[in-house]
Amino acid sequence: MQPVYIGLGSNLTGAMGEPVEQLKQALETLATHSQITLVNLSSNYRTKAIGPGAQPDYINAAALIETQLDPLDLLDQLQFIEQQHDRERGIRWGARTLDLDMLMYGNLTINTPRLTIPHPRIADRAFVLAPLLDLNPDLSLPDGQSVAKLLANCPEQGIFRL
Ligand code: A4P
Ligand code: MG
Repeated sequence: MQPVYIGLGSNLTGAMGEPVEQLKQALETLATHSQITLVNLSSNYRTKAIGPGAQPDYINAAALIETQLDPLDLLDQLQFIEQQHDRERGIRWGARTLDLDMLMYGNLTINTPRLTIPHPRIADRAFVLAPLLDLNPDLSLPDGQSVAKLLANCPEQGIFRL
């Protein structure tokens, strides 16, 4: 079993409801998978969108799971859940009903066209670092950088714990 950190984000209402509801539903679906155990969940955060144009604020959170699925099978599962939530892929960093990112998979480093682990933009994004810190205050990236220190070094990005 590998400990895996998943980042969740939503800033559009879809058929599954408002952003907070979308995150809740996605976590319930994850937890019902026979090879995934939901271990812990961060607070929800309201965060200013990083991306093009005027976008609604996001709701962001992170989850710690344990799984026997290998990284690509887990990615398939995350993308399947995004599809159930009517996720449309258009503009990069555009608004979305649900984004499920694999932030870390154990201490693995993966660099393939389909999957980069740890997620390449963890280190400078407060909306990822703050929920991760809720889950594990002593967490470090595989290269040894402390999540707490990275968050302390982030410029103010307008994130509010709900
Ligand atoms: N992919 C590679 N590595 C991973 C990984 N570790 N986890 C590939 C998940 N997917 C990974 O992702 C594009 C492709 O990345 C996937 O097909 C997968 O094979 P996507 O979800 O289709 O597109 P995206 O999310 O728009 O692209 P990207 O570049 O991953 O965006 P980010 O970095 O996820 O940023 N602002 C706030 N406040 N809160 C947010 O949550 N999110 C984003 C998206 C932008 N601004 C935000 C937030
Ligand atoms: Mg993504």
